[in-house]
Amino acid sequence: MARLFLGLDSSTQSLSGVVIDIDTHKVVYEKSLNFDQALPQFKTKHGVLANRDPLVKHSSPKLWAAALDLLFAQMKKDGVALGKILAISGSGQQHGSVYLNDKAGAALAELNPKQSLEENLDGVFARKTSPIWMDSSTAKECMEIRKKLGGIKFTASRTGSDTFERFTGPQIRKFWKTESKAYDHTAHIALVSSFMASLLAGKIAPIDFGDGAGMNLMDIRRKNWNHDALKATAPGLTKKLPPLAEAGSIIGPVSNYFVKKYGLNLEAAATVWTGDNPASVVGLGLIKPGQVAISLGTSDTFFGTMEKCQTDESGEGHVFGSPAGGYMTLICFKNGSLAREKVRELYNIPDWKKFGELVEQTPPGNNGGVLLPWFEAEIVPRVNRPGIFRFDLEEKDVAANCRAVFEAQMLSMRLHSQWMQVAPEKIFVTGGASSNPALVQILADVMNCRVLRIEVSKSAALGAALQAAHGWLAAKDQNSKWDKLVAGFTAPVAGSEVIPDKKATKVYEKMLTKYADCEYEAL
Ligand code: XUL
Repeated sequence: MARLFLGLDSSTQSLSGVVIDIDTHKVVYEKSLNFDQALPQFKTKHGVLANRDPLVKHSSPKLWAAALDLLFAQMKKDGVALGKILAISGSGQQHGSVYLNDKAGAALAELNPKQSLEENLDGVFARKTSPIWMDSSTAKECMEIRKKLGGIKFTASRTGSDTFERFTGPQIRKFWKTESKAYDHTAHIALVSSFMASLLAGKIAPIDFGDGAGMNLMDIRRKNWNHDALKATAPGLTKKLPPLAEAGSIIGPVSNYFVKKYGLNLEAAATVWTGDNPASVVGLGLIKPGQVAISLGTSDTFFGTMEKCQTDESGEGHVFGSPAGGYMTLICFKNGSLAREKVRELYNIPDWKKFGELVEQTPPGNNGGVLLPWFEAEIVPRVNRPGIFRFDLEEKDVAANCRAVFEAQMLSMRLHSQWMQVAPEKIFVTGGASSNPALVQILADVMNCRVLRIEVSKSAALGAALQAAHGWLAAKDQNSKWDKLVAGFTAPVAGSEVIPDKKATKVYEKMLTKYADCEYEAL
């Protein structure tokens, strides 16, 4: 009998599902539901509720529950062998939080299949809406918590990251300060990931070490709640948080609700979920320490895995637990393809092919020309006021500006990932710009490392499915080796390897100092 596992990803704008068969090493089904389109009654735009304050970004936990019903109904309709699924895991947009009252435990235990999940959840929320990762309204709370924890370096070394507006701890503090009664009525605080896992398990689910690390509340090294951080955040928090557990570990059998309504097997296991970034790390095949993947998307993201916990003293990068054990880092550069597109627009370049050809017309190092492309406020390095800066670079030199934007982005990545002390032997690259040979060559040359392209759609949901399989196999004491499990699902594109050019790497070695000086001057 086929051994099937389901991975779900509850992201900002959609809920995705991926079913894998671990014997044939194949994805047998995948589907995404866009929240705005599938559930217009919740009135979200790109998954976010309207708010007068531009800094406040909330969504609705009932929307996520309704999407879970819809996706299961769709899978049933599409003929997915739901009765053969052995375990389910998932991932959620990180940092977002759900506030449940003391009726939630009983409601989850008695989910009635004759009603929708949304109806079943009537009256269980202590807060109707959920702040999500896009919210940046907690600058004051970040300062307060950071101060109590002893500054950036100590906050990062204890919790894995400096305090950030979107992180759950500062969000909880704001809730306590501004809606203290509702906070008092909160019996359980869940993350998006643990809330969704609770629905499937029919009980309050643990938070995993990956998503838990995005809260500024978890001790990153001991992997337990940090009492100083809890105290610095809000009173009585210890009682409101669930236990922490490994992603993919079994919570129990799935709730009868899903057995009766959608035909899941009585013995199918509900497992602990994680955050979308930790799940993506597994979905991209990064299961050994020292591996690196770079996603060149709207934002550019640098993922790395580490055996030992190494935190960033400057507080720019994040450290989370990895579902495959050990740790992972996440460094997010907001001006990724966003900035590349702006340069393309500025110079009326018709397409990316032409952009690549222009890049190739100029030599590595761009004759010393540097462009700092902070079209939007930047996360790494911290730039609050957007701006673009040129050094030894003529604004009218189109080709040099095309090269300059990407060289600066890659030099920035190299500079700001040095704290990880990871020297990878190869780098995986994914996302839109990864199919542009001229850009991938710059990446290989700046990083002085071989680069291989991987094309995985829905990397978080795939990672979650693999996580479900791993947890199930481990509980059965069967061969749950990560490398065997991911084989075939995450292989690089054949013939995509790019080797660094020795001459160019020397140029960039020198240029790194100049780039750092330019950043220093501009900031
Ligand atoms: C990570 C972060 C985002 C969300 C997106 O820190 O805020 O990547 O996880 O879903």
